[in-house]
Amino acid sequence: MAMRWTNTLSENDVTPESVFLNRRQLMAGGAAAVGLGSIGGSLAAAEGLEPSSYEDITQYNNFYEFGTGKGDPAQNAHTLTTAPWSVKIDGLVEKPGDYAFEDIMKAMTIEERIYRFRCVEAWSMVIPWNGFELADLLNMAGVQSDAKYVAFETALRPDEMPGVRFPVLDWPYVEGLRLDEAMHPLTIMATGIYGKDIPNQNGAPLRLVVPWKYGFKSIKSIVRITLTEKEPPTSWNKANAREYGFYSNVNPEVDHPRWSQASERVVGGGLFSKRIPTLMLNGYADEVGALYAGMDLTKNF
Ligand SMILES: Nc1nc2c(c(=O)[nH]1)N[C@H]1C(S)=C(S)[C@@H](COP(=O)(O)O)O[C@H]1N2
Ligand SMILES: [Mo]
Repeated sequence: MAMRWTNTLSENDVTPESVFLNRRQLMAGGAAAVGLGSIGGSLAAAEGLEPSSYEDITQYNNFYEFGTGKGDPAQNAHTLTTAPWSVKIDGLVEKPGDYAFEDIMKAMTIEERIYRFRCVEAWSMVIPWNGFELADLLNMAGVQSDAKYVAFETALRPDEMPGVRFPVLDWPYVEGLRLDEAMHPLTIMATGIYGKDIPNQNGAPLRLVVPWKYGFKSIKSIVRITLTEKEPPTSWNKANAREYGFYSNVNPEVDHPRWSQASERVVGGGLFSKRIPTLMLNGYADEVGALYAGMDLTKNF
């Protein structure tokens, strides 16, 4: 098809906004194939979120299967075999089975989503994820009408995971969401960061990202997804139910029993790392607040 010359942009047509978007694409590792996320991307652009450095995102981690120190996952997770990889999807679905990672990737649309990420330990980053909506994967498997929750499970490989020799948690790491939380368009399965394949320490080859919940809900290196009728057990709740609830929504008004959740330390900048106020539902209240209408968030923490 012939292109009309009037479609060509001149220097004068470049608005500050498109300069900003181009910069974001550059920061995404120049991955031209990566589309700008409709929701996360535009939210991030509108708020001017400044992503954390690739180094901070990939060197300061929690992935207890590889050790409990913040630097342990980056040092140890190279031993995790991520190919071949498959995800068992079972329970209340129309098409249960083992889904090969490549087949999932062929079927999904990969977008960039720049999200705030807030750990329950009161540190935070801004992470430019690449991934797809969890809803698309669940719809591929076909959710049965009696399903109410989604359970997730991380790989358990004692030969590849030095941390699972220690009973820090009841392995494998498990997590769960209510079905409406799982189907929300902000909920993604991340497969990349800054336009590159997600590093092992961040949960390769695919991990959950639920940006309005504390980081521990965003379970890594997932091998199983089960649709259930009952609320599934979750690792941190099993470890300490008084401190970690099933919902674990970011909430500056509900403190952890041992520390305040009113503010957070922004990772990066070394000595100059700053503290900022924590936002209700991590700044996503307009998008997800309706999921919790009428619920007492102090009781359902
Ligand atoms: N399987 C598994 N998933 C996990 C964890 C873990 O220890 N094991 N840690 C959680 C916690 S506490 C946080 S804050 C995030 C950290 O993700 P990041 O290292 O990519 O920032 O992963 C979450 N997912
Ligand atoms: Mo965390």
